[in-house]
Amino acid sequence: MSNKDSRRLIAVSNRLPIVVKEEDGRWQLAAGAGGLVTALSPVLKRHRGMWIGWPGCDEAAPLEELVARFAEQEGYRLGTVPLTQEEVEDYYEGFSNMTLWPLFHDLLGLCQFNAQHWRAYVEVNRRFAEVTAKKIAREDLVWVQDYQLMLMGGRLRELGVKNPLAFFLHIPFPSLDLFRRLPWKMEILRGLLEFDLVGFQTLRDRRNFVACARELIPGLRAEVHRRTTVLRDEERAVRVGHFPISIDFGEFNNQARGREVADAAWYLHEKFANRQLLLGVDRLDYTKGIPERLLAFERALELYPELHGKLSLLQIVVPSRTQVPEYQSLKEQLDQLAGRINGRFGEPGWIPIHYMFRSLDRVQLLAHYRAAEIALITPLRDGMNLVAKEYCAASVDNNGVLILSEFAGAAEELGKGALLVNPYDLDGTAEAIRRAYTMEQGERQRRMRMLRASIQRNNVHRWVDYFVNSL
Ligand code: ADQ
Repeated sequence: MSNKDSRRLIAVSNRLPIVVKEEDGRWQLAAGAGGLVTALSPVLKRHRGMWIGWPGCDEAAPLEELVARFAEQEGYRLGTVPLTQEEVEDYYEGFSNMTLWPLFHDLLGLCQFNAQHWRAYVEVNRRFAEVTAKKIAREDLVWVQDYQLMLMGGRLRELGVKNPLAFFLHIPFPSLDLFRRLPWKMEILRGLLEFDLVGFQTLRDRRNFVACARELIPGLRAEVHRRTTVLRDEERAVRVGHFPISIDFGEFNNQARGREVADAAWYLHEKFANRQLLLGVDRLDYTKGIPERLLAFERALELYPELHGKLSLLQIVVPSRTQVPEYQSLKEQLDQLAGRINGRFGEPGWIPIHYMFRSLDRVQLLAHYRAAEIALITPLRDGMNLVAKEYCAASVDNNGVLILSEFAGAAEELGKGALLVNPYDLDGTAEAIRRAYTMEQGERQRRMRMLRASIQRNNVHRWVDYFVNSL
């Protein structure tokens, strides 16, 4: 979007990117951290935009007053969509996270198909559309984010909204064979086709979506162009493209070079003196392949005894979705696996797996990225995976090796510089660990330079501009 363009951008996401908290009896509202906020805030400010979503906070918070203050401070406005506890359970934890999330990550066995959850999903999407319709002006561009809000396009059209509408899916889009299992597939598909532009992370996701639409909606024609595919019927044309999301490379790179991070990284080096550090950083989620990763590390220790005492896996897991039962049992499984492997291989002075269940602040996160000689990022399926990109941006000495799952969206862009693995193939992943451990300095540097150059070029600001300009 050019600076001269006077149209406002309206971003809509399930959760508003804010943190509301009470400190010393005073309520505070601050902008959240994270890539999407960093990328969208400048655009929203420049175009006097608005971000609409569920505030996710205590009902006691004086929201109206806080939201007005936020607009003054941050330069863009917030629109709030309140949700009841029951709606959060059925629409968010239920349909979004127990049906769509596993299905779209190819884990059919974990899906629940529950009609009550579906009805809540329809209802909440309708509510988001109503709030949005009331807040927008004729020329505004509306950009809806992610799988929780796939029906919003259709609901906005029903309310008579004629504005340009765009949608971006942060998670993968499944193959036709999997998508067909969803009892409400037609509603989802038709809902998505009400947007003018539908964006995916990778070419594979875009092709999956086009294949589903062509198979399930009779009479739909597809024109394939290099950047986008146009799907047409008698009345409408929808553009479908792929727009791989990224990070603010400059920010990660600069912060990683700072004094504070260098000191913290040095401290970590001292703590793990004379051995290489293999790092995993993930949200607690069964799609991230953490148990398989621990088993692959165990396999590496079985196959290559020369690694004993020379390599430690540091796995950091940030708690998430702790209300969903699958996430609770995953936590227990990880505790057990790490304990068993350490019991089997540990020696005085060497613990094979260091496992931390918490979030790291930015300085600590960057210090871990800088200090780790190898990153082991092996999701079973992932829309993109920003940790892979953050690790490279923070590897300012060009010294790190990235081992990456071929099923992460990031593999499409980073496949040449990374060592790609199939996370289900324990022997193959173990071999990649050994290869990374023994990799010569020259090869490490050549690969990491390539990775960093690509992420620097395709940074998140470019992603936003490219997407919005496509609209
Ligand atoms: P996520 O599934 O959340 O995102 P990811 O892209 O890896 O996955 O982003 C996770 C973020 O959380 C990163 O910025 C990372 O730094 C942070 N994080 C993880 N563990 C942490 C820890 N222990 N301490 C501190 N920070 C931690 C979804 C999709 C992805 C897609 C993104 C963006 O599932 O595939 O890349 O959206 O589109």
